[in-house]
Amino acid sequence: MAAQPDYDLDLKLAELKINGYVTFENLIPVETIDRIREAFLPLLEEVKTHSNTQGEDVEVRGHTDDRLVVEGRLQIVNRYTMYVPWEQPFADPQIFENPVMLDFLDRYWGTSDYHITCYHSNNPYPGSEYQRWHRDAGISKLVPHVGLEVCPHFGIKFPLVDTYEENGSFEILPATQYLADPELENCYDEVLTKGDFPTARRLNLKKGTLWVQDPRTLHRGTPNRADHPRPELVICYSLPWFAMRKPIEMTQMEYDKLSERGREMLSRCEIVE
Ligand SMILES: O=C(O)CCC(=O)C(=O)O
Ligand SMILES: [Fe+2]
Repeated sequence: MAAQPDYDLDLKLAELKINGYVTFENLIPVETIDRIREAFLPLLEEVKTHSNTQGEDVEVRGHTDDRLVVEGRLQIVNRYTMYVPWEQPFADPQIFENPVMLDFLDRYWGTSDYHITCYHSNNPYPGSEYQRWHRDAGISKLVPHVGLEVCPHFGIKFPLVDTYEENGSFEILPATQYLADPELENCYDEVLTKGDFPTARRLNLKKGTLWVQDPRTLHRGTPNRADHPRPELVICYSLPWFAMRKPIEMTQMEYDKLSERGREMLSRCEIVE
């Protein structure tokens, strides 16, 4: 792999802890991202073609998303989610075993004992609208009034195109990850769209950026008014106690390609035919 840019990981850790997300620009070669996008868009088109307007899940190659598809289809038009198959070119060790990212997560959690627990994607197409302001994990519901200092689960995300306001870049309200007020939990959208929250910002990202999302930090998808979809892939990393509903599936052939560290991180995968 090409030399990795030099990051001040202590500073990046502080950014994640304070802001509830952190970006690593130029971490992945643009050619790798382009290769993934070329293979990904036809799969996404399959999801789009087979999606129905009832908000039901779409089965594509055995991969469905039980929450986000339903949410996206019911509330918002032209926004698709899809599990990403654990196969080439998507399962790229330059990304899921990126040494900078693993070093970063090792430091954050103080252990290398964590798992890759899902691989999915968020894809607003032209015509998509604002999502409701939300968080992706009901952690504050598990522990009302307590904002956990250490988040047990992160999405490591990378856009397959440059993102900007016109093509629906991700919007985030930094530093909300510790908010744990059960009364606010069900009305973030009402509150945030009415009140004055000047710190909201758009994550306009260059291809090759890998970024870490604390799923508790408030955020929303935004309208894509460009002429192309804005795909973004997400690999989830979780501490061992944080269970996901469905394991990652892969063939024995893909499993055999994994490094020792890869096998440790994917020890909960399911081998399929
Ligand atoms: O990728 C986006 O634009 C936002 C997607 C999102 O936050 C979600 O579907 O939970
Ligand atoms: Fe979300």
